[in-house]
Amino acid sequence: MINKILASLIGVLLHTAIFAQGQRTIKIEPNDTKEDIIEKAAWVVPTANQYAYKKLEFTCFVHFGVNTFTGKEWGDGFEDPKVFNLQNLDTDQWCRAAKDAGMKLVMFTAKHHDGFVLWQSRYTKHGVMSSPYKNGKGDVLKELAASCKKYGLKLGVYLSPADLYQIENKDGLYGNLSKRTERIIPRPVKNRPFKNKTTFKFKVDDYNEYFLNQLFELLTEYGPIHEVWFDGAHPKRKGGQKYNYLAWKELIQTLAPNAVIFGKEDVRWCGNESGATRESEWDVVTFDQNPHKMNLFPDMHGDLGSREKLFDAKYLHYLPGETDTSIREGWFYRDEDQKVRSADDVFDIYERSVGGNSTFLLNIPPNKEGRFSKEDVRVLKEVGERIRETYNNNLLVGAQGESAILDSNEDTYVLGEDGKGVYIITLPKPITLNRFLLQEAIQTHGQRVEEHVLDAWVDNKWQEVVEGTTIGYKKILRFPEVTTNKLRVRILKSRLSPSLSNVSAHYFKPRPPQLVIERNLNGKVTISPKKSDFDWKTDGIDVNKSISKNVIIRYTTNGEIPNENSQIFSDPFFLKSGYVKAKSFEKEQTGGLAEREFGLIKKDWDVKGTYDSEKNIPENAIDADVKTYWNSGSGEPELTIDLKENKTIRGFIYTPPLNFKKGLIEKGVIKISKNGTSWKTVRTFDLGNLINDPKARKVLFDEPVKARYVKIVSIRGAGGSSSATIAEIDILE
Ligand code: FUL
Repeated sequence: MINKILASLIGVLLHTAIFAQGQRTIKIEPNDTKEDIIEKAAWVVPTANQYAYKKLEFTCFVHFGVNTFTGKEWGDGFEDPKVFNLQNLDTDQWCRAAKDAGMKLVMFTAKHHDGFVLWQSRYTKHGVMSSPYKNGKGDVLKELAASCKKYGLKLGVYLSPADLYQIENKDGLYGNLSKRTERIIPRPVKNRPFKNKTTFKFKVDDYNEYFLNQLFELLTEYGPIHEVWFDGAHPKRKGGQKYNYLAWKELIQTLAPNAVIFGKEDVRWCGNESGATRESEWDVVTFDQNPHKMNLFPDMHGDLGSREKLFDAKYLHYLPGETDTSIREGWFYRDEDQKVRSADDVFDIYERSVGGNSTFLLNIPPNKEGRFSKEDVRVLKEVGERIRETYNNNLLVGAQGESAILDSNEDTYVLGEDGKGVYIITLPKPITLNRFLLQEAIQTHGQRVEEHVLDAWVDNKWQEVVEGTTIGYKKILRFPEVTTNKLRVRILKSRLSPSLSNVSAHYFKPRPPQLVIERNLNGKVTISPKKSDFDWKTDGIDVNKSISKNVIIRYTTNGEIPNENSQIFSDPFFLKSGYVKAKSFEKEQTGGLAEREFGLIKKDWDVKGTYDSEKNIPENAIDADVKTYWNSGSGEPELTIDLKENKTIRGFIYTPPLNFKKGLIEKGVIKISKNGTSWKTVRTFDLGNLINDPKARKVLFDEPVKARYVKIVSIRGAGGSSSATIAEIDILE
C-alpha cells in the first residue's frame, strides 16, 4: 500500500516537474483522461523564437518580381528576364513606410512561383543577373537587407517551393526524375566562394539540392534572417516532385538559428488571404503525428484548439497563426487603378489580428519604379499614427490594483485559482475608454483563458462592457465608449490557473466615416457610411460598424453645406429631384462632404436598345443601380427612353460602369422627341478620359427643352469601341 502511495506521489511530482516547465510539443498518451489532456494543453508554450516572433506583431510583406512588370498575379516561368525592367529601386523608401506603420519585419519574395530570383544566385541565370537592372549586377535582396539594417527592421525571405521556370525550361530541375543521392550543400561554384564555411550532406534529388543551395545563399549572405516563408500554392506540378523538408529544416535551423519557419511547424497560415480573423484564436493546436518529424504540413481551417479538438489529438503543439493579406487588389502591383485598402480597413484588420492573438503580415507591392506607391504610403502612415495614438497611451497609468498586470511588464503575471480570476482596477479619476487590452504570460504558462468579461462601474453598479473568449499573447476588446473610475476583469473559464501578465485601457479617437448617398427607384434617399472600396478578397466585415458607433449624419437638399444644425438623417426620405449634401459628425469632428444630384424618378420609364447578352439589357441603364449596365452589343449604339409624360429637362448625367471598359460613350448626341418618331438633336457632347476615370459626367443643355422621349446615341466609343455602354442615365429637370 505504502509503495502504491509512494509510486503515485512520485508520479504526481514527475508530472508537475515535467509540465511546470512548459513544453512546445506534448504527446497525448492512450490512458490520458480529458482532465490530463486539458492540463497538458495548459503547459504548451512557445519556443524563444516563436515568442520573439509573436512580439513582432505587425510585419510587412513585399511581393516584387517579373509579375510587377507583366501585370500578372502568377507568372508562368516563360518570362524573359528582360521584362524585369527595373531602372530605379528605393528600398529605403519601403523601409521608411513600413517603419511609419509600426511594422517590425520585412518579408520579401526572393523567388515567387515563376522561379525568377531577385538576388545574385550562383545556381541559376533566371533572375536579376540576366535583367537590365544595373546591367545584370543588381541584387534587390542585398539593397533591401541594407535598408532593413539602417531602419532597424528584421528581414524574412519567401522562397517558393513551386518553381515554374524549373518546370518549363528544358534543363529544369523540378520533377526531372533525378535520383536521390548524397549531395554536399552548398555545391561549390568556381570563383564564387562562400564566407560561411558550414557544409551539409543530404540525400536528395536535383531540385531539392537546388533549393537547399539557394537557401544556403539566402541564409548566409544577407544578414540574420528571422522568418523563412514556404508557400503552399502550386500553379503546376511535374514528375511527382517531392520536397525534403526535413533537410531544409536542418539547414535553416543551423544557419538561421533565430528564424521561424512559416507554413510548417513554427508558424501557420491563418487559413484565408482576406484579413478575416477568428473569434477564438488558439496557438495550442493538435496533430495526429509528431510535428517535428513531419515533412508535409496541411493547411489548417476552422476550429483549431477548442477542448473538443484537443480530446481527439495525439500531439499538442504550439503553432501561432499569421494573418496575411494585401493592401492592394492583388499580391503584385499592377497599375494605379488597382484599388488600395483604406486606413479604416487596415486598422480594423490590425486590431482584429494583432489584437486577436495573431501576427499581421500586410503586403505592400512596390511599383515599376521600385517604390511603394503614394496612396499605399499614405495609408501606412495613417495606420501607424492611429496605432501610436491609441496604444501608446495607456489610460490605466496611476491605477490601483494587482501590480503584476498593471506594470506593463510581460514577465510578471498573476495566477488565478480554479480556472478563474477576478481583478479590480481603481482609477484616481474617471477615464473614457473604448478599447481594453489583455495579455497572458504565454512564455511561461501557455495560452489558457477560454472566457473573460470586462465590467465597468457605472451609476453605482457593475455593468458588463464586453465579453471575450481566448486571450493568448494579446487580445484587444473593442466596444462603444464608456466613462468610469473602476474596471473589473473576470476570467470565467481557463485551462488550469489563468495567468494574466498585462492589461491596459485605451481610447481610439473615431474618424467620422465618408458617406454615400443613394436613391432607389421609388425616390427614397439613403445616406450611409461608405463601405471600403475594395473588391479583392474582402473579409465581409463592415468596418464602419466595428469602429464608428457614435456617428450622426446631417444633410441638406437646398444646396447648402450641412452644419451642426442641419437635418439629422435617420430614415430614408423621398426626393423628387435635386441636390443632397451630407456630412458625418462624431464628437467635435466632421467627415468629408458627400454630394449627389438626382434627376427625375425613373420607376415608370420605358427603355429600348439592342443587346447581345441578358446580363446587359437596356433596363440596367435606368435601374438606379450603378453596378449593372447596358451594352448595345453588335446592334445600334443608341438607347431610347420614354419618360411617359412631357417634361422640361435641362441636361443629363451619364454614369459609365466602373469595371467594364468597352463602349464608354466618349462622343455622343442627345436627341429629343414629343411623339417618339420625329427627333430633334439638342446637343453633341465630348467626354474625355473615361477609361481611366469612369466617373459620372454631367452634361447641361444650352437652355431647358420640353420632351417625352430622349435618345442618347454614341458617335465614338472610348478606345475605338463600336458599342455603347451605360451603367446609369439620369435626366435633370
Ligand atoms: C499564395 C500565392 O500563390 C500568392 O501568389 C501569394 O504569394 C500569397 C501570399 O500566397 O499562396
